[in-house]
Amino acid sequence: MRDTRDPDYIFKILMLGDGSVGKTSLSKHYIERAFTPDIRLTVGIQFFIKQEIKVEDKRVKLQIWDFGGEDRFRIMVPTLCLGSHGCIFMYDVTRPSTLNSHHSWTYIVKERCGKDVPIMLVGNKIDLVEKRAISTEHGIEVAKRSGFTGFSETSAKDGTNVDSTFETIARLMVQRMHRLEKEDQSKDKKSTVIVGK
Ligand code: G3D
Ligand code: MG
Repeated sequence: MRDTRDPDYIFKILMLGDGSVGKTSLSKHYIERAFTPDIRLTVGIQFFIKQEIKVEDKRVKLQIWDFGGEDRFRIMVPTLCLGSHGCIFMYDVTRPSTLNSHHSWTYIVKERCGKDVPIMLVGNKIDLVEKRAISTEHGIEVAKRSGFTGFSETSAKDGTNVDSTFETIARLMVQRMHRLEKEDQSKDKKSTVIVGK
């Protein structure tokens, strides 16, 4: 029987990265199991909803905010970061310039969402084996050096690692919520106000 209870968490995930790295394709593949070769340039923002997945013992709903990567939309990012629980920064493994731009994006995310918000570095288009210009090892090194919370490589075309990437960021977000809830509880204990004392 379908579980009709509300989810334990509703998470907002921001998809960031330069134009044409595959943000829309990856989101679409995860939600719809489809790869549409002629996706038009995402204008502004597009939403995808993953109704419910199970993470540890929690029911999680994901709101994926797919952002049009052109420069003229960059101005919207700081506002979009508000209320985000996680972020995926994507690059295209066949175009090195798309990896270089991560500093400016992740800086904004950390400043706006908080330093402990999970940010994953994701190299896409690994099906284009012949055209690959960024190795897995280099991607991992950049992820570690730049303080990303996670790393993966995907193909939105053949589906490699698509589910596991979203499941990983969902798990990281649940773990962060557990940490925040614990902190809140210990703060509550410390800050008990006793009238008359
Ligand atoms: P964006 O949302 O980051 O701007 P898109 O990127 O999802 O619109 O994808 C840009 C182009 O890359 C599209 O091609 C899309 O089909 C292609 N693409 C996305 N992901 C992959 C992948 O994993 N492998 C391959 N081979 N191609 C991919 P077009 O030709 O429609 O512009
Ligand atoms: Mg797009």
